[in-house]
Amino acid sequence: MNKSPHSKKHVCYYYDGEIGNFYYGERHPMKPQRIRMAHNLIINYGLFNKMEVYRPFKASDEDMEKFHSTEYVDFLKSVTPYNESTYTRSVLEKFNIGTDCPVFEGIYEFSQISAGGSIAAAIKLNKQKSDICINWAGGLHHAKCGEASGFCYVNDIVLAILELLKYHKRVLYIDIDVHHGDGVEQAFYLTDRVMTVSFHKYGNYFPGTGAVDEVGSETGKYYSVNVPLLTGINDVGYQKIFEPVMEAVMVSYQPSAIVLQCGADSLAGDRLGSFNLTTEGHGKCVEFMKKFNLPLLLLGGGGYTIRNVSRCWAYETAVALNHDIAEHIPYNDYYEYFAPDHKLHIMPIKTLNNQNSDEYLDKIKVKVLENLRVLTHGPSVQVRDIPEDAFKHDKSAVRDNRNPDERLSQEELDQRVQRDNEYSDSEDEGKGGRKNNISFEWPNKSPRMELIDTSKNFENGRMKN
Ligand code: V1D
Ligand code: CA
Ligand code: ZN
Repeated sequence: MNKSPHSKKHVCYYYDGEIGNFYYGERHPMKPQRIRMAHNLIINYGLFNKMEVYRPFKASDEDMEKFHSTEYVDFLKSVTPYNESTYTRSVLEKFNIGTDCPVFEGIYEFSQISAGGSIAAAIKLNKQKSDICINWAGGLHHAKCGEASGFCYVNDIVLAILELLKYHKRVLYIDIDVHHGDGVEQAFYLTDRVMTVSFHKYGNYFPGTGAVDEVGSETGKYYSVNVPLLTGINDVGYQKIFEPVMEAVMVSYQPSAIVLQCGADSLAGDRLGSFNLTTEGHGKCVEFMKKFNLPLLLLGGGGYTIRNVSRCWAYETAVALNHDIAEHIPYNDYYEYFAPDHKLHIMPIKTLNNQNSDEYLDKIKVKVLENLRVLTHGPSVQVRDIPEDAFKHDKSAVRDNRNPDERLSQEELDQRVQRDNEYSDSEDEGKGGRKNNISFEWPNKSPRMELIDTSKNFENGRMKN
C-alpha cells in the first residue's frame, strides 16, 4: 500500500541501449547520447536493482497512426539521408523537415523506440503493475499529427495519453520543459478528458505559443493551462508558482493518472534554455507530483547541456524510487563529463538576472487560478466494465534485472537488456500481478473500468470528446 507520501513506489524503467547511437548531426543541439549517459549514471548509482528495467518494444506504424497521419508515418519510414534529395522541397516543407528537424540515419527507429517506451509504460500503469514508469527517451512534445517540429518527429506523449485514456477518465499532463508543450496541447485542445499544463519561457521564444489566455476551446475550454515565465526563473520562484497551480489543478480536475514531461532544458546553464533551476528544484516538481499517489509516467524531453541532463534524470529516477543517492558521482563511463567537481547537483547561475518579479508571478498565478475556478464538474464519458482478466496487448515486457553490483561498461549494460515474452502477463509477480497491492489514494479510482477507445476521435490532429 502506498499511503504515505514517502512510501516506496514500484517503478518500471524503459531503456533501449541503441538510443544513444542516433545522431541528429554535427551542429544540432539534440544529443540522444544524453539518455545513455543518464542510464549509465542510474546503473552506477545502483538504482538498477530497485526497479524493473525493460527494453521497450518498437512502436509500429499502427501504434503511431493512433495520432499521426498515415502519410506522415509512411514518410518517416521511408526517408533516409541518402534518399532525402529525391523528395521535392514542398514535401519536405510539408513535413517540416529542415534545420530543427533534419533527416538523420535511423530517424524512424529512433521514433519507434521513444514511442514504444512511452506506450509500454502507459500499458504497465493501466494494468496497475507499477506506480511510476519512466521513459527518458520520451517526452517529445512538439511533434504534430502530420509534421515534425522542434526536434520531435513522433509524439510519444500523445500516444501514451491515448493509451491511458482507455482506463482513465481524466489524464493530467504537466510539462516542465523550458519550451511550451504545444504538440500535446494541440492534440487535446478540444477535449476535457486531458488537462495539459505547461510551464515555459514565453516571449520571442520557440514555439511562440502558450500565452496565459490560451485555455482550450469547445469542450476543452479551460482544460489547457499555460504558465508563461520569463528568463532567469530560479528554484524559489518556480516552486512559488508550480506548487499552488498544481494543487489547484489537482483539486479542480481530479485526474486518475499523471504524465510529467521532465524536459531538462529548464535547468541553469542549459545551452538553449534560459531558466535558472537546479537539479534539486527540477526534482522538487517530480517529488511534488509523486505525493498525490496516482499512476505517474515520467518522460524526458529537451535538455542540451548533456552532463546536467544526465545528472537531472538520474536524480529524478532516485526521487521516483525514494532512494537517496550520493552527492559524489560514482565512477562511470562518462566520468570526465562531470569534472571538475563530480557532483550530482548543479548550482544556479549567480549572474543570471531573474526577470520574474514576485508581482509578475502573482499576476500569472491569479489568472491561472481564476480559470481553474470555472471548472466545477468533471467531464462525462462513456464507460463500460470489463472482466478481471481482460488486460491484454502488453507489449512492454522486455525485462532485465540481473543487475551487477560491480560497475559495468556501457556495452555490457546494453547487452544485459534482454527480450522477454512480449505478451506475457506473468513477470515475477504471479497471476494478477500487483494490482491488489496497489492503492491509489486519489478519489477517482476506477481500476476495473475500460473507457471507450478515444483514439479514433481525432479530427485534424485534435481529439474530440
Ligand atoms: F541552435 C540550433 C542549432 C541547430 C539546429 C537547431 C537549433 C535550434 C535552437 N533552437 N533550434 C531552436 C528552436 N527553433 C527555432 C526556429 C527558428 N525558426 C523559425 C524556428 O527557434 C527549436 C527548439 C526546440 C526545442 C525542443 C525541446 O527542447 O522543447 C524538446 N522537447 O522534447 C524534445 C525536444
Ligand atoms: Ca513546458
Ligand atoms: Zn525544450
